[in-house]
Amino acid sequence: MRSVFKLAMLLLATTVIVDKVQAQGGGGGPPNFMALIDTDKDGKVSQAEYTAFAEQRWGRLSQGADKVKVADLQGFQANALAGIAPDANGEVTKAAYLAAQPAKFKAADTNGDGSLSEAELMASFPRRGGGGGN
Ligand SMILES: [Ca+2]
Repeated sequence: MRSVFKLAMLLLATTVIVDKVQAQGGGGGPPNFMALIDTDKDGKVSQAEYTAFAEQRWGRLSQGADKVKVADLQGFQANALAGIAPDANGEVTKAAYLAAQPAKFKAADTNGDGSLSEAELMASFPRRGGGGGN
């Protein structure tokens, strides 16, 4: 029952995010993550903004826990942990997740200017729907 509840909470949280993104993006097009992450609205995402978003994302996908079991996550939530090796229990800790963010930011900053353009940001998100299989 606990995991059913957890799944319901995840779905709820995801729905809220999608609603927010679609409201800001006008619908139809790809989700407008830029509007969510570029909190000072200067048209680019700094490492601080990227990290802040990553922390918010952890709060949603973990429901406040210190670690999450990768197998419990699906889709967009699972994608947040892409590239982070789980421990022997199949879990990723918050510390490991946050430690991975600077490298993710750097990888996304393909022109190396220290901030992410909208194109760089969108390219850094794995496509939806493919995760959760492993
Ligand atoms: Ca910004």
